Amino acid sequence: VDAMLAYDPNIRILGEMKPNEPMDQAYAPTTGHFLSLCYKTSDPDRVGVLIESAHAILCGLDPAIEMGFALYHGKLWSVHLNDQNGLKFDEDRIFGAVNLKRAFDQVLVLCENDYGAGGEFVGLDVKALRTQEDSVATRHLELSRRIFLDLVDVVKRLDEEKIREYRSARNYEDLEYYIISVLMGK
Ligand SMILES: [Mn+2]
Repeated sequence: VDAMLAYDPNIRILGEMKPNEPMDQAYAPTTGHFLSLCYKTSDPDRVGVLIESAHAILCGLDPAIEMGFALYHGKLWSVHLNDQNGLKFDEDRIFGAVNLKRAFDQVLVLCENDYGAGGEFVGLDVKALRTQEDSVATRHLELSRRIFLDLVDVVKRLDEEKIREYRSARNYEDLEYYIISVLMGK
C-alpha cells in the first residue's frame, strides 16, 4: 500500500476485502483487517475501504454492521451493493433479491449517515444469473439500482419517533415487525 501511495501523491486507495474465493488463504479477509492496515501506512488519510455486501456475507458478517463500523472510522468511501446466498462462491446477485431486510439495513445505515454528502460512491457489483438474450442482459443492473432507490424511499417514509421509542425500550421484536411491515407495504 505504501508503494502505491508513493507512486502518485494524488490518489486515494480503497481496499475491497474478500475472505476466500478465488484465493486459498487471504491475509486481510475483512474490512476490519484492512482498516487496521490503513492506520499503519505512510499516509493513513489517503487509505480507506470499499465494502461489497456479498464479501461481508461470505465471512458470515452482516454488511450493514460492517458499513456502520467503517462509517464510524470515517473510512467508508464506497460500497458495492449486491446480494448473496450463504457461504459459497461470490454470486453477485441483484441487491435485495436474496434477503430484502438485509438490503434495507444497509440502505438505512447509509441514509442515517448522510452517505454521499462527502462524495462517497454507491456502486453495484452484480451480474446476470446465466447466459441471456441481449434484451435482458443488463436488467440486473437496472433492477439493483431501482431496488436501492426504492429502499431509500422506504427509509424516508419511516416513523423515526416510533423507531426511537422501540430502541430506547429495547423492544427489538416490535422494531423488527415494524420494519418488516413497512417493507411489505403495510
Ligand atoms: Mn466488488
